[in-house]
Parts: sequence; structure tokens; C-alpha cells
Amino acid sequence: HKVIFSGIQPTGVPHLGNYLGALRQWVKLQNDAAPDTRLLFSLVDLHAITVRQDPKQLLQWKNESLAMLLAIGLDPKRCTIFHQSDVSAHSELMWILSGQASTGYLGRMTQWKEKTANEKENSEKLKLNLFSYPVLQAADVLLHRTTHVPVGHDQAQHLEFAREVANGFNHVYGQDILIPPQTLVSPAKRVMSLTHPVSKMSKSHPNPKSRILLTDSDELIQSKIKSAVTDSIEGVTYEQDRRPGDLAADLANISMRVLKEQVSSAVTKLVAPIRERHESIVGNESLLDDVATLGAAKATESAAPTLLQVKRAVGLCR
Ligand code: AQP
Repeated sequence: HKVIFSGIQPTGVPHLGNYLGALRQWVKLQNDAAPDTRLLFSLVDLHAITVRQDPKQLLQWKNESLAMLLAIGLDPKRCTIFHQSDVSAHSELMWILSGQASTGYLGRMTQWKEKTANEKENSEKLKLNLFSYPVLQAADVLLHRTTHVPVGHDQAQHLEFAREVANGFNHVYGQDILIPPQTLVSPAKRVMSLTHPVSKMSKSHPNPKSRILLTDSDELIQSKIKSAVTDSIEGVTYEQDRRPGDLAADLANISMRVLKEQVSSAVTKLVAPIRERHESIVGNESLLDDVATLGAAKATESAAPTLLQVKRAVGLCR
């Protein structure tokens, strides 16, 4: 049977890019899943601390992100929803798999190269967990015998690495202990920043106007879209040679102002019900605690057989 695993970092309130690129697909996978499909969605807080975080802020974001997973429609009865650091098997397997991860391969990862491009001269500042991030990601998916991992395009390389680690481990220890997972690349395009449209919309960009949060009010969404950077070419066109879609043709004669109004109305319609559900959940501490406790217990149980098999194979226990 299928096992679906994916994660999101609690590094801020999820934004429209996270929703269209990932979260919406999680809900669809849940709703379309066969009864014997297992689904696990994790708030990957251990990944979040590969960048320095303020402890109080991190705790708040964990809470808000958990509430958001419920607000978008994930059902804790149907899925295992958990904070990664509640399940110590993730860290344990990561350490063991580090024995399969070559530093050469890790050093060639696009994300590592991008994130460290400006720090090359100052390796004192570069921390080990940013470098070994893909090993933890490999442990996340392999631990639960995941068959399918829905992710954005930018994560495809890390999944390739996870398969390599799984095959390497199986080769050394001579058994099919780890299952190389398939990547389900999200059908959605990357949503770009509103203020700097050559980079993707991101939770951690210093300018809050660059992103639309799933908790933003209608007015805030309208004002962010109104001030979004557009080009100065008159009329609306969209990569006509690559995507000669009807949409651009329909919009060809409207002004940028009218286009922005149409976009605002579409986005507020999408966000408003999510925001309202989030508002009603985020203050409900006992509900969120219950969901986290249940998720941690289910994820711990899901992780146990693989961790035990791996430890036996390596000679760490009987
Ligand atoms: N702009 C985006 N458009 C489409 N998909 C996106 N994703 C992120 N940004 C966009 C997808 O969201 C999922 C969860 O992302 P993540 O929390 O693991 O971290 P990220 O990709 O680094 O997202 P952010 O929002 O930019 O966070 P920060 O600023 O903390 O780095 C992933 O599946 C991702 O593809």
C-alpha cells in the first residue's frame, strides 16, 4: 500500500506559495486516498533550526502552523500530523544514515550552494546542520517506509539523494530494509515574491509585503496586491510562445489596475475561509495539544519497525 509523507518548516505562517505549491495538494491527496493509504504530514521543526531562530517565536510558529494544517482541511483522524522533534527516531535514523552520505554529494546540492554563495569566505559561520539537512530529510521519508513524497520542484534533488542513501544502505547491509521513495512533483508553479518577482515567495523574506499569508485580512491582501511590482509594458501578456493560453487573451485589453482587482478577488475568496477556520482553531490550546500528542504517538509507532531493523542491520542491537 501507499505511504505518503511530506513536511513544512514552521518558519512562519504559511503563505499563498506554500498553499498552492504544497498544502493544497496534501489535502487533495488525503481526500482522494484509498482506505489503506497511510498519510503523514510533519511540521519539520528540526529543519527550521538549521537557521538561527528565536525560541519564543519558533514555538509560536509551530503552534500557528499546526492550526493551519487543520484549517486547510487535513483531518487528524485520517492523517498523522506531528511535530518532527516529538519523534526522536528521526534524529536517530539521521545519524545512522550520515554514514551513507558523502560530503562530496552534499556539497554539490543546489540549495546548499545557493544558501552559502555569499558566505564562502567565512566558513566559521556555516553550520553543520545546514550542510546535512538533506540527510535529515532522507531519514524523515525513509523512516516511515514512504512510497510517495509530494514536494515542490526545488526539493526534487533532495529526494534523489534520499533514494541514493536508501540504495547505498541496502547495498552495504545486503537487505531491502529501506524503500527508495518516488517524488510527486507538485503540479503548481512557483508563486513569486510580490516585491521582488525574480525570487519565490518565502516565509522568511524580511519584507512582509513580499508574501500573502493565509492569515491576511481581505484588506491586507488587496493592499499587498495593489502595491505588487509589475512590468511597465502595456496590456497583459503571459509567455505567449510557451503558454499561448486563453487567459492572457481574455485579459489582453484590461488595465493593470483591473487585473489586480481580479487577482485580489480570486485570492481573497481562496484565503478568507482558511483564515476564518485558522482564527477559530489557533487559540484552542487543548485541541492543538491533543492533535500533537496523537500525531506524535502515531508517528512514533510508524517509525519503530524501520529504526529497529536498521539498528539490527548495523549491529547496534539484537
Ligand atoms: N513560492 C512558492 N511557490 C510554490 N511552492 C512553494 N513552497 C515554498 N515556497 C513556495 C513549497 O512549500 C512547501 C513547504 O516549504 P518549506 O516550509 O519546507 O520551506 P521553503 O520551501 O523554504 O518555503 P519558504 O516559505 O520559502 O520558507 P523559508 O523562507 O523558511 O525558506 C515545499 O514543498 C515547497 O516546495
